[in-house]
Amino acid sequence: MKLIFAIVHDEDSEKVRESLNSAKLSITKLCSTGGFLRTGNTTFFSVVEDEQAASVIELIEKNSKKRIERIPYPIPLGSFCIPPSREVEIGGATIFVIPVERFENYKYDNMN
Ligand code: 2BA
Repeated sequence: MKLIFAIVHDEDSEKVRESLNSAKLSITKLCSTGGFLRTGNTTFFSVVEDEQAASVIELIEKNSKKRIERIPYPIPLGSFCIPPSREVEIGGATIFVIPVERFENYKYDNMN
């Protein structure tokens, strides 16, 4: 089994969520913040069978776009600041795949 973490742009999160739901995958969606840009992004995680991992990654990649964002980057030059910003390329998605040693899902066994 694999745990797949995918960090995607907020604007892509609905498309990614829909595609994973349509594939009948169990997913968890978290609101997250990039440590560099300090803007909101979305983190999905899902535990899947080894042989499903490639198709999950493909779905996430297919539904996340690369973007260029401008970030403030002032360079003082006398009393002026140039250039006022620079470009950073984000995504499509940042994906980590981690082996899962054990999976437990306690449902209703303990209910009387
Ligand atoms: P952020 O940390 O806000 O980073 C946004 C984009 O800024 C990154 O896009 C990258 O192009 C750039 N960037 C990040 N750190 C930088 C630095 N120290 N110097 C120059 N440029 C830098 P992505 O690489 O596509 O990452 C998108 C988001 O994915 C990141 O948002 C972060 O939330 C997550 N991420 C990326 N790599 C990660 C990692 N190794 N571990 C954990 N989270 C990661």
